[in-house]
Amino acid sequence: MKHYTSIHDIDDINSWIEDAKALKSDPLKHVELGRNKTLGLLFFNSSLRTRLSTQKAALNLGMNPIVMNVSGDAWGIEFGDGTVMNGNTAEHIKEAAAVVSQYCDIIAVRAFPTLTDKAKDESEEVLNAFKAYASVPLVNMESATGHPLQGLTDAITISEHAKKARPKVVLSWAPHIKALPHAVANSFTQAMQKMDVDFVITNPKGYNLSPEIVGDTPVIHNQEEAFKDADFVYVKNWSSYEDYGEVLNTDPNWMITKEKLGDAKFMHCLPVRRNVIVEDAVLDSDSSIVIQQANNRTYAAQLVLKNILESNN
Ligand code: SN0
Repeated sequence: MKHYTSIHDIDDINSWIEDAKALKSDPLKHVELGRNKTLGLLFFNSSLRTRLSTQKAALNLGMNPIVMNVSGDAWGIEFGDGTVMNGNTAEHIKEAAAVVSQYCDIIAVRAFPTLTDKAKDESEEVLNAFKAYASVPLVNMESATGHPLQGLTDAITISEHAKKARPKVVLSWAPHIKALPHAVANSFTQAMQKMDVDFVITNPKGYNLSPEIVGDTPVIHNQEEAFKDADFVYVKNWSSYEDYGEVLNTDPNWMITKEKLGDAKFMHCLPVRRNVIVEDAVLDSDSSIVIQQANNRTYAAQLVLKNILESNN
């Protein structure tokens, strides 16, 4: 594996889950693998878990992580081809990616979507420009359309907490005041489609994810019906895909409550807005596995870095 930019870079999710569990049981086993190798983490957007867990993963492999907040701290980067750069951008991605490749053995990038220009977002302009102009492997730390480190984490977490061979997993939309990306929901959907689970999505009308992502997965507009017999309820807000980037609905009836959740486990990628997405009573109960989920971010990232280091040695 050269790059990790999508859930589709995972060949066999079940074997990856087993490999991640093995790393978790002995995190420092491969501490020599990344010795004297540098991981560069570039953030165009905010981060808490991704920033810390990916550095922790690198340290567990003996790598040296270096981090930069690109927006604000670096020169404004130009992505357009042939642009006359007499505006606000000072440096072209062709030089920027090539230069960072001189300092780093692996580059990891976070770049959220515009949520205003669907074609631009779907072209993954930033991620693909790094892929094209960097000379070292690339890791996606949440791009316009995907968050594959999170999707892998979620697969590991469900496997760890499943009490039956084929658990029922529901991805539920929940309300939010802001327009949020589709990336987490997309990668979670793709991960569940690769696992042996009974998977359904529930969201209000107007909020179906991209048909290319949804594929054959059932979409149920009645949340109560979707939650019936659920073992895991994975919650996330996303803005409309059809009416691209719009907030069409903030109906608090879609918020997750203890009563709705029943015996299911509650999952969320975090950060989560209390009493908007989910009520306190859920997050403050044993039904919530969000902290265990966040812990697994380290091992998902560690597995990805390990696979890249091993195949690019
Ligand atoms: C991001 C998202 O993709 O939805 C990152 C999740 C890992 N979340 C947010 O931007 C939440 C921002 C907020 O104000 O609640």
